[in-house]
Amino acid sequence: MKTLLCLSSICVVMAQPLTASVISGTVATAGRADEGAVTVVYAERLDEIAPVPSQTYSISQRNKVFSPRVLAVPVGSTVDFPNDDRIFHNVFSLSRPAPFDFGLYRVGESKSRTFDTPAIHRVFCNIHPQMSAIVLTLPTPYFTQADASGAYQLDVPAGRYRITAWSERSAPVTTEVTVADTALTVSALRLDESQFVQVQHLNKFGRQYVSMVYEPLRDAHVQ
Ligand SMILES: [Cu+2]
Repeated sequence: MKTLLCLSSICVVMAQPLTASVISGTVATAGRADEGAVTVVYAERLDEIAPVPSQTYSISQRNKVFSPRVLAVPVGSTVDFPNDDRIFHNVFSLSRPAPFDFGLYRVGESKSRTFDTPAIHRVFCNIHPQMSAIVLTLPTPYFTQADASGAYQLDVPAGRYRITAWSERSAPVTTEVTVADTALTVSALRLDESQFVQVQHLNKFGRQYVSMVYEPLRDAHVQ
């Protein structure tokens, strides 16, 4: 919508701000066995193409842990992977369509990756099998992480949306809504994590981790 503004004999066309709305709701999760599990909720615009501005994010390596362990980003974003630990790490992903391998890098170094395709990118360290992270690349700028109670809130322009609740431990669930210029409460979305089974991932060569081979290398680089 545009407004015509006239000052003296000069007229200019001014764009009015988009109508903002708030979508809120709760995700109920059955069978959640890990209190650290993460639920991401995102809204995809269905009635028009929403611009997806890319940004830069970071997943740190510290104390042999990726942090954050689950990171949602809009497609096209760059993620830095700084080594903030006291030891070397070897960060890689075999996830298609864009696998990568940063190789071994030292404390204080950082590698970066731009995620150009909406996908679930699972990221590991080839030295430490317990290190695991997920970059959830989304085709929308409207996303958030539900809180511990499952509650979430999304600030969006008025329009029609597909709302998805996602967890690494269950199939996603979706619903479609139309939101005007007032707040909308979505009926509860229900995830079921009861069938989730933890499976140890393989190393970047598609083989089991052999800690006896890698431990001396790891310890040799402790600073
Ligand atoms: Cu590591």
